[in-house]
Amino acid sequence: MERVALVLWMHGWMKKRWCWSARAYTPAAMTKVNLSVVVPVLNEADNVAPLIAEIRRAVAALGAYEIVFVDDGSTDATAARIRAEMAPGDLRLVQHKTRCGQSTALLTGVLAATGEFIVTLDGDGQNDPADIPLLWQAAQTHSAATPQPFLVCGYRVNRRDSWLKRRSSRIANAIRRWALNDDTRDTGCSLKLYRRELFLRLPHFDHNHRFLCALAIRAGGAILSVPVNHRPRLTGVSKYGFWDRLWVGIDDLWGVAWLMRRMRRPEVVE
Ligand SMILES: Nc1nc2c(ncn2[C@@H]2O[C@H](COP(=O)(O)OP(=O)(O)OP(=O)(O)O)[C@@H](O)[C@H]2O)c(=O)[nH]1
Ligand SMILES: [Mg+2]
Repeated sequence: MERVALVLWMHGWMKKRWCWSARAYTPAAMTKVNLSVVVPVLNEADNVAPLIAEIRRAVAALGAYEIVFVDDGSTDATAARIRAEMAPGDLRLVQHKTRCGQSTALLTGVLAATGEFIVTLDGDGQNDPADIPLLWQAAQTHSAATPQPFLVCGYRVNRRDSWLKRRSSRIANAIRRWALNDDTRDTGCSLKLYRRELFLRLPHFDHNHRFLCALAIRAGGAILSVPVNHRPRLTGVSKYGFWDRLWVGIDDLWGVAWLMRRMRRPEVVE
């Protein structure tokens, strides 16, 4: 008898704990905003503060917004530098205890976000936040014309990367476009804008951030390409090498090509 009572008490206690933590950390418990800027970062301590200032300037005129940084188990002062910028209350920090990769960090950030619209960018300052209003405008124009879902994808007109990176990226984009027919010049550009609801419907796997355009098309979305600025990395080090990007890219390409082939899109009537 006592054992049953103990189990029931434990169950009730755990339920309360669970509900308490769920309320504290799910978007429903927070003030909703229109636009969430989601930035996955790994060891970008010297880049985050200037980037936060630039994002604030860029989105101030776009309505209620929040900035969600996802620190993916950084081992430098990245999290502390983000916390030091929190004063105006528009900035949130979510953290992975250990590194899970850029795509998983992106998913964590979008799940935590409260905005109907999500804009994403790299945490090293290579994407220019001043371009966010251009993506926002493209989304508004599209939404006014059609209910079709969309993904606004920046393409970097003047890449400020090494010759090898530019060359390999151009070849990778061409192969991807041919294999997936994804209607996109530059899927590697992190500056993107979409509805949160669309993103959460896509398949999620490690490195899916390089295939978001194809996956959005698979979900019935249109791709809106917008030319954007690109800047050199001023500090910190690159997190990707040529070979790891290549092998994982080939593997993922097979998987996404399979997903595209197996797509069925029903016409729904009510
Ligand atoms: N959360 C998370 N972010 C990552 C990871 N790897 C890279 N990033 C972030 O993803 C963005 C792009 O990574 P970069 O290392 O700048 O890649 P890149 O732009 O191709 O390389 P550079 O030209 O050298 O900057 C940066 O904001 C990184 O901090 C990771 O494992 N987890
Ligand atoms: Mg970079």
